[in-house]
Formats: sequence, C-alpha cells, structure tokens
Amino acid sequence: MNAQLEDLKGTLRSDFYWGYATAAAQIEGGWNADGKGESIWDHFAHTPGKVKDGSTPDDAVLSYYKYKEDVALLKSYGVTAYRFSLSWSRIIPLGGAADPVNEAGIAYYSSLVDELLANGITPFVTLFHWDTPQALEERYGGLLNQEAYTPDFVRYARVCFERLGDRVKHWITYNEPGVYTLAGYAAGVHAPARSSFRDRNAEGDSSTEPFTVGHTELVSHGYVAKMYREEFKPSQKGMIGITLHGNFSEPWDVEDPLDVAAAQRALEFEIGWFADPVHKTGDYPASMRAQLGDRLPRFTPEESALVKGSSDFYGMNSYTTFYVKHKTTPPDINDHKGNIEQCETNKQGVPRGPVSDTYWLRTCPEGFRKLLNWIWTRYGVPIYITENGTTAKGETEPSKEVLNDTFRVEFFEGYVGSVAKAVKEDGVDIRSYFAWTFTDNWEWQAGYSDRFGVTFIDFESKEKTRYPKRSATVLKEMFQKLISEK
Ligand code: GBH
Repeated sequence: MNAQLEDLKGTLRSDFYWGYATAAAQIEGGWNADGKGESIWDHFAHTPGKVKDGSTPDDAVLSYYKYKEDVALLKSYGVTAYRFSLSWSRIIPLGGAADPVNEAGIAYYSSLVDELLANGITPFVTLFHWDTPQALEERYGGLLNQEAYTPDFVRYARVCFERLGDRVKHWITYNEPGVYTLAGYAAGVHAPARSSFRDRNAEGDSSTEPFTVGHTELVSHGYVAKMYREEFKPSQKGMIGITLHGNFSEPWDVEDPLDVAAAQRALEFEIGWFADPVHKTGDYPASMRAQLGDRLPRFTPEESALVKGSSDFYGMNSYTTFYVKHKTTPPDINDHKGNIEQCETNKQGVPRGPVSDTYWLRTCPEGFRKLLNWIWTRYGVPIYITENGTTAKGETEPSKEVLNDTFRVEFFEGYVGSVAKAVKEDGVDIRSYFAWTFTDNWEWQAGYSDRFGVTFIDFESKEKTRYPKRSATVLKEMFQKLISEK
C-alpha cells in the first residue's frame, strides 16, 4: 500500500460497503438452463457477426453453477458487499406481467442471497443490467413501447421484492440507462442492435429512439421506486435507486469559455439526461432541450412528480475522463453528446492518462475526484459508487507476470485514493465502492477479449478456472486501512 493511502487511514465511514460488481449476462452461463428464457443479449450473441470474437455468453464464467465457490472466493477477498444483477428472463422466461414465474430461477437467486448472507456479505441487487427478455422485444418492441413495457417491468420488480426482499435491502432498478439506450439504439453496437446506420442495423432511428427508450427507463424506474416505497419498504426497510454512468469531461482549453461550456454541456448530456430528472428538477437539462427540441420526450406532470426524488441515493458508475472541445458546426441529427469533440489530449498536449486494453478507457484518478465533486455539488445525495475498474494490456494467460497486475493495482490506488480524498478533503458523502469486476467475464460485444477482473479466468478450461490477481489482495488491504473501525 502506498504512502499516500497510508495518510488517509480511517477516512471512510465504518459502515462503508466495499466489494465487487457483476452482471448476470456477463457471468452466469446456463443461458437456457432450468427454464431460463432468451434475453436480447442471447439473441444478439447468437446472431453471426455481432460479437467481436464471435463468442456467446452461453457458458460465460459458469457462476450459475459455481456460486458457492465464488462466494467463498469473495469472502477470501475480504469484501463486505457484492453487487450482482438478476436475469429477468431467468425469473420470468417470457417477461410479461401475465407470464409465469420460473421457480428454478427464483431458487437460484434465493440460494445466492442466502450464501452471501451466511458469509457476512451484503447483497446489492440490480434488476436490469441490459438483458431484456427477447419475448418482449418481439411482442411489442421492448423499451420503445413505454405503455406496454412499464407494467411488465413493474410486475417483474414486484416478484423480486416479494421473493427476495425479506433478505435484500439494497435495490437498483436500472444499470446505466444511458448506455443501454445509446449503445443499443444510437450506435447500434449493443442489443437490441438498432440505429440509423443501415450498414450495421436493419432498423432503427438514432435521432429519436435513444431518447424514447431513455424516457421509458426513467418513468418505469419511477413506478417501481414508488411501488417499493409504498408496498415493501415499510416492512422490508430497504433502499432503492438507479445507477447512472458517466465519464468526467475536462475542457480541452481551460482558457476558452467555449470549451468550458462544452465540457459542462457534455456532462449534462451524459449524466444530467438521467440525473436531473431523478435528483434535481424532474425534467431534462435545458441544454438538451435546446439542441434536441421535440426529439426529446416531455414529462407529463404526473411522470415528472414520479421521477423527481425517486432514487434514495446517487448510484455512480465511472471509469475515465475525456478532454472536451467545442465544435463550430451545427449539431448533427445523430449527435447525443452536446455537439462536442472528445479529445485524447488537452491543448498543452497532456494525454488523459495511461492506456488500458480498452480503447475508451484510460486511468484518470484526478478526473474521478472532480466528477465526485461535480455530482455532489449538483445533486447533494449520498453517492454509492457501484462500478469502477480497468483492463490491462497483455492479460492472455494466467502466468506469474499477468497475475501480478501492477497496472490494475495502480489504477485502484489512484481511484480509491480519490474516493478517500473526496471524503476527507472535499466533504463528499460517499457510502460504497464496488470495483468492476470480480472475475474476467463476457464483455458484451467485445466478447472475452477485454479482461476487467481481479480474478483471471481460463476461458479455455471446461471449469473456467479462477486465478486471483494481485489487485484482489491490494484492494482488500486498502479498504482494511481506509474504513474506520466501528
Ligand atoms: C460498464 O459500462 C457496464 O456496466 C459493465 O457491464 C461493463 O462490463 C463495464 O462498464 C466495462 O465496460 O462503442 O458506443 O458502445 C461502462 C460504460 C459503455 C463505456 C459502453 C464504453 C462503449 C462505447 N461503457 N461504452 S460504444
């Protein structure tokens, strides 16, 4: 542990939660086991040409079968909490409000929760980490159809609260609604693979659909939060919220007011899109309305009231920082970023940080600290960091060198150091830190090539053998130091 962190000893609250975050589609495998229905990601991966390495999540990390071993490993890593997501189509194979519940699916999650609790690990459960039931996509167009979709999502949530809520006290409705809609409906590179680009996708409209789907996510989240608070919270005494993604944006030229404004606009388009309606105004940022006009849906008064204040905490996923330059040309019809240019260096030529094994991700701990401050200043609700982590170059085999993952260790020292400094020196209220991620996994359209785990997975082996990397030990030591004693 480095000296800087040594000075921050005992900075974090004694009830601070730390651990790892995962997502069902990326780790479970058993894609059609015991009655599970198909998700849009199963469908996507089984369509040739969609996933970079041609792989599928059919087996992934086999955590559906190895959860006891995994909980034991988590325990050895010293975590106090574990964030995972439920596969909707494992619980309700066809997804809809009138469709049957798959008892085997419930039993799996129930056992996982019990196993975690028996080992002193607090479960944080995400209802939706992008894997919409394929049947709903086919039945009515999934999240494009707010009216048909919302009661289905609400009923799915109800089943989860009824069956797991006696033991699960931390609920997250959506993981990164903005990424679901931008990658799935604007870029068209994620399921359900829609966009305006006909070389890539047969259907879709990148200029409207992302905003329609984003609206569905916000409103259906609002209905679920209201239901939880009214019908379950009084007896179950848990909390509910939504997790938003967001990079930090730094002006390319800090002296140029246009770049300063562009960086602020970038933050509003990426983060304020969802965070303003939920945590601030009950409406979209003015900068978005100005650029998008009627392509951005309008909240009815009822929806606005429902969404505003609908999250008990700020769920924060963040990985990196970009330099942002203003543009001098009018916004493209398919622009979703606020008519800005993202740059790898600033005006002085300073790069945004060391290069990982993932094209968009660079290590930028200072930007992370600034983003924590931006969120705290703008929204003022306790922050639960629900994802943060990195890949590292050259992780192809479980050799001694690869398992000694210095690049990832330095990433975590920087970012966790920023968390502690934001708490101690800036007064930001931070309640959790979940590293992304527990084991290498199926990284969506990047397949098995991008390894974010603190545990190396031998994907060639039938057993998907687990090999701890050094970062797992270092994180354990860091949090032992940083979290104050009760
Ligand atoms: C998180 O998203 C996810 O929650 C998690 O499941 C994932 O494994 C993890 O990050 C690591 O990637 O080419 O247009 O799709 C982080 C946000 C969303 C940032 C996808 C990069 C790729 C741009 N990421 N995005 S695009």
